Amino acid sequence: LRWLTSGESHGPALVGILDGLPAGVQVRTADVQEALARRRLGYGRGARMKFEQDEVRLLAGVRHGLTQGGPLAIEVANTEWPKWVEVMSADPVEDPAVLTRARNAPLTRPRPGHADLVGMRKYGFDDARPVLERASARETATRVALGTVAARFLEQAAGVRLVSHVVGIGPVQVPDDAPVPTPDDVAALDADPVRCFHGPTSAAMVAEIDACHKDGDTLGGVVEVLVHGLPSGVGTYVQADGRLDARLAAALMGIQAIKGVEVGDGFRTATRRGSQAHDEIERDADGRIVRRTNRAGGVEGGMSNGEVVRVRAAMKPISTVPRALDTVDTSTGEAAKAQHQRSDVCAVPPAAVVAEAMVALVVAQTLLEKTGGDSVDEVRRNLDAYLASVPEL
Ligand code: EPS
Repeated sequence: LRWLTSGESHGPALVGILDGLPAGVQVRTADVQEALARRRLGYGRGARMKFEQDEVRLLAGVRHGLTQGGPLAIEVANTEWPKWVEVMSADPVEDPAVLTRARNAPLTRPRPGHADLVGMRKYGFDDARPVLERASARETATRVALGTVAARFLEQAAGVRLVSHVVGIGPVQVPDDAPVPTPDDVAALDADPVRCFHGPTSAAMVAEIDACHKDGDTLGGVVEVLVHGLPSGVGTYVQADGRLDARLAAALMGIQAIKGVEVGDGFRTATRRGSQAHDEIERDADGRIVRRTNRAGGVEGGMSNGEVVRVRAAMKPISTVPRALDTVDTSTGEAAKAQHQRSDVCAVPPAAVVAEAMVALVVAQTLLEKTGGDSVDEVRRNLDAYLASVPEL
């Protein structure tokens, strides 16, 4: 399974391609639309989330509600496009009056923390516009679209279900002993303003976002994704690039603004002694072999071990800081304040939805390497045969 995305933040549309998905996955336009709506939720997002819509079209690979085995192409159109027709025109714009309008003015005050400065240098632009258009997290709409199809495949072929939530915004953290959501709690999480499962922490997060907004500043945070029902043995220890945890880390780090990834207890495990760090093995009442705890986050030796897979991603604060940071104007070489038009205060809640999509893609890819199969039925048959061969798992 492989995927690619294309498109600019203010272009006519984003396009995602998903290649290698078996035939027979039930998916409709409305499923993708619903997932994209979930990505637009979250207290602290900017004005653009209110006036722009995601218009979804399943362009290829799906017929009568079922995937066909060929590459899937999904278009997510930007409804803001009419305002950007000239600025983002594919063909040269010849009317000079158009080129002097505010939106077209070159952006030469790069934002610290953003791709602006290095991107301008690397690609030889004297304007940050082309850099920020592609570096923008708007692109994550496509990943959520593709991840939705991967998640539907996982559920239909293997009964695997995912859930994502927010465990930290700035200094406000969910307490260690707070209840952890399951895939049955998605509606409750969607209803929470910051996608947090712990009511008192959610309220404190909203207050932190309000305070930060008042100060003209931005906030990051930590999101967690949980994968339920993944059978043991997905991923491998035999080669580094086949490790499930390595792939999850790469996919999560590939999301804009993510600066850290943790599998299971991650960095906390490094502070413990071995006797307190690992998950002891025992038989449950049904005679199945299980782990007493899940500090490893469901992955041992680069393979799923049958426990809930648990990964976290740390997001830095948005680099478009309203109280603008110091920079250098690349057109004059003089000290300046970084460019700023408008900004989200906090985009951590949608980052949880994006992280969930990336985890779904990686888990689907790695599961398919274990099972093979050109149709959902064949994947299921192959998986059942494998599981029957190791009944105590
Ligand atoms: C983004 C900046 C904002 C966000 C955008 C991502 O856009 P603008 O600078 O045009 O106000 O709204 O996110 C989306 C449009 C989206 O759909 O998520 C950025 O710089 O990453």
